[in-house]
Amino acid sequence: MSTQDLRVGIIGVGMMGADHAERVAHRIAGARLVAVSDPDTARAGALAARYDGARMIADPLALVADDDVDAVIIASPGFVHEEQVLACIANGKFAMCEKPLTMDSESSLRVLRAERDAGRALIQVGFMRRFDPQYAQLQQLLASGQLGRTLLLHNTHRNKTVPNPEFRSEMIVRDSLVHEVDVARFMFGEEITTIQVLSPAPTSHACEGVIDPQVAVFTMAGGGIVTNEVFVNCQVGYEVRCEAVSERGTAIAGRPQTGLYTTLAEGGEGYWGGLADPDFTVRFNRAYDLEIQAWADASRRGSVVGATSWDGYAATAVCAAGMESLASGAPVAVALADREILQ
Ligand code: ISE
Repeated sequence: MSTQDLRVGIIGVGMMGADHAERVAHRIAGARLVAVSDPDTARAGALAARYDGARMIADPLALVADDDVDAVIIASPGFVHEEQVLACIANGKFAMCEKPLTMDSESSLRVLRAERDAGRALIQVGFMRRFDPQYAQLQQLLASGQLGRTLLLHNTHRNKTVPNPEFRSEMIVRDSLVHEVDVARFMFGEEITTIQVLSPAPTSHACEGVIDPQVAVFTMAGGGIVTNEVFVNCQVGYEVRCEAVSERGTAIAGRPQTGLYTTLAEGGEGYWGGLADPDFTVRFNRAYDLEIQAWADASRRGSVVGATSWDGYAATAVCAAGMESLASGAPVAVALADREILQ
């Protein structure tokens, strides 16, 4: 491991990027924030001014190429990820890219090919649930075989609200369900072969024409089934959990407490049975800390941990099939490239 601090640049200083800036500057060891970039230069400048030794670099590709930046966190919108991730690979810099890796399978494949041609893995994709202590523990329990073969997973993913009206039905698949896609692959250690997205009667709290909640069903390569509820205008709070059903037992990650647990939105603040987290930055705060610490440590060692670019590609491919299914209601097969030829 390098004895020097990792000098980190962050692209995109919206909610997640600003959260990571604080994390890199104050909550993790062996790393320091040296640069930030955002199309909103005033916002980026103001953020940089808050941290000693950090400066604003207007052009994100100049930030990537900068000699004083060792590694990059990409927290910009998904449609600019491809160019920024490819720039990191071309510059030989480790990057932690928030999901989605890119917007479609073809562009994610270009990232995989670039890494293969560079001869080394450099990209981690920000699927933070892999670092949530309970999710990580559940994965280890399932992998240990103690519960026998895993048969089913039931995922629940509820947001109090989302940015409306721009958060359309497709975003629920691409931006929210994508986490469950990664959880299913992580827990089973297998690819998803089909996805079906069902459209229940929508809540009156969703915008006109938005299908919320959605229920998605995945078939795993080994025959297991995963059910997923995604409900992004649930009004109550942030609730995310995963229940595994195996041949000899069951286990739940993310259950807030034991006993009867009931939630109720009342003036937006009322709950029975305990407080629900307001949003993902609070619920997964610890997971993000562990994720970024692990990324910084791995980058200093010269390796990649967590979700790889293959995982990011597979998630994108499943979501592409999911969007087709959202439109038709029918199950859709997931098309994945041959992994061997990409290594
Ligand atoms: C958001 O982008 C996230 O990544 C959150 O974890 C998820 O809960 C939310 O639905 C997404 O919009």
